Amino acid sequence: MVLKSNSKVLTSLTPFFAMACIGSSRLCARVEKLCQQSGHFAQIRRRFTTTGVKLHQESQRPVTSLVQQCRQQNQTTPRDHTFSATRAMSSMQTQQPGSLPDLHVDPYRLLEDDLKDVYDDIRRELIMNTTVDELKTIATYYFDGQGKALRPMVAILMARAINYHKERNGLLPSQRQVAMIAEMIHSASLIHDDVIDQSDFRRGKPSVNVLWSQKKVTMTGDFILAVASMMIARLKNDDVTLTLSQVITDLVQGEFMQLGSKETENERFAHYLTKTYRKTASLIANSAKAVAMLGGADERLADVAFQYGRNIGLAFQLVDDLLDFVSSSSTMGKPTAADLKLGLATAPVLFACERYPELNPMIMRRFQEPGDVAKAFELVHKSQGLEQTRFLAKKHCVEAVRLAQSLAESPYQKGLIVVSDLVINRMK
Ligand code: GRG
Repeated sequence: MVLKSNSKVLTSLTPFFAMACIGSSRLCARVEKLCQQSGHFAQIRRRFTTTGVKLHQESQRPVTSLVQQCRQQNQTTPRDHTFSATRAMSSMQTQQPGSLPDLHVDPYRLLEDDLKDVYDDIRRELIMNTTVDELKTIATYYFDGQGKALRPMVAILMARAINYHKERNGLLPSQRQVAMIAEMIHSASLIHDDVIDQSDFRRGKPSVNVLWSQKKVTMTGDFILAVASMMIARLKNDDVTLTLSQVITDLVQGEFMQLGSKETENERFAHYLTKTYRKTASLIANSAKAVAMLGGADERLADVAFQYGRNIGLAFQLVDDLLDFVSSSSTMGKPTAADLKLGLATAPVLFACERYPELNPMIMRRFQEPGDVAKAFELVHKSQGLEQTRFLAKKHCVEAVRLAQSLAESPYQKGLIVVSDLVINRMK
C-alpha cells in the first residue's frame, strides 16, 4: 500500500517560529528544540465556536485557512524523523502543486449520526452498570451534548480515514467503542479536575462538585473509569488495552506535574510541555492510535495516527491556555483567568517571562501574593506571550495537517485536516 501525500504542501515550521519569536529569541529557540524532541514523550454541531473558520453562507462549509497557508508556503522540510519512511514512499504519489483536495467538509455534519449515537450509547452503558439511581444521575451529568466532542470526533474521523486508507469502508464496532471510551475517560478526568480545582461551573452550568458532595463526585469519576475499563477489556486486544491504559497513567501524572513547578526557565518549558502532553494530548493521541490498530494499521501507520493526535492535543491545550487570558467566562462556559488564580504558569506566562523577568518570582510563589494575578495578567497582555502561544499551537496544527495529508484522500481524512483549523481558531 502506498501512503499518499502532497510534498508541496508539507510546511516548514520555521516561519511560525520566526513570527512567534519576535522579541523573545532565546526562549523560542529552546521551545523549538523541545518541540522537536517532544516526539519521544512517550445538539453536536457547531460546538466549536471559531474565529477563523469561515462558514460558507449556504452550505455552511468551512474554509480551511491553515491548509491554505500550508499551500502558500509550499515548503518541504518536515522535522519529525519518524515520518521519513512515509515521505520517501509518498514521493511516488506527489500531487501537482496547487492541487490541494477540496476541503469543504464539516466534521460535525459528517459525523452527526455517529456522534449522536455515541452519546446515547455511553449513557446507556453507564446506566446499565449500576442499580444506584443517584450514581446514574451524576455519571451521566456531563454526557449532556454540550461538550465539543473533540475526542470521539478525532477517534471516529481517524478510524474511518484509516479504514479508507486500507481500502475498507465504514467503522468497526470496536473502533466506535474506542470513541466512547475516549469520551468517558475525558469526562471522568473533568469530574476529578472539578473536585481538585473546586470549580464553580463548566459548559455554562454548575460543575458536578457544586451539586453533589466531593465524595460522591470522586467516586462517580472512578465509576466512569471502571465502566470504560470493562469496555476496554471486552475489546480483547492487548495492544489496545495497553495503549488506552497508558492514557490514564498519563492523565494522573500530568495532574501531579501541575502541582509542582521548576526553577529555571528552560526546565519550566520542558515541564509544561510534558505536562500538556500527559494531561491533554495523550488521550487524543492514544485513542487515535487505538482505532488505527483496530483497523489493521501497521506500526508506522499507527504512529501517524498517534502523532496526529499528539499534535492536535498539544495545540488544543495551548489554545485553551491562551483562551484563559483572552476569552470571557460567558463564551467559555467556565471561569477565565483561572490558571493564574490556581497558581499555574502556562505558555503565555512562560513566554512573557523572557520580556518581563519580574514574572519569575511570581511563578515561583504560584501568584500567591496580593496583586500577583493582576500584575501577571497585565504583563502577559503587554508581552508577545499570547501571540507566541498561538504560533506554537499553529506549528502543531500544521504538523497535524501534514500527517493527515499522508493518508489516502477521503472525506474523513479531510475532516482530520479541518479539525486542525477548528482547534486553532476556536473561541471556546
Ligand atoms: C481519573 C481519568 C482521571 C484523571 C485524574 C484530574 C486529572 C487526573 C486530570 C485532569 C485532566 C484534564 C481535565 C485536562 C484538561 C483537558 C482539557 C483542556 C479539558 C477541556 O476539554 P474540552 O474543552 O471540554 O474539550 P468539553 O467541555 O468541550 O468536553
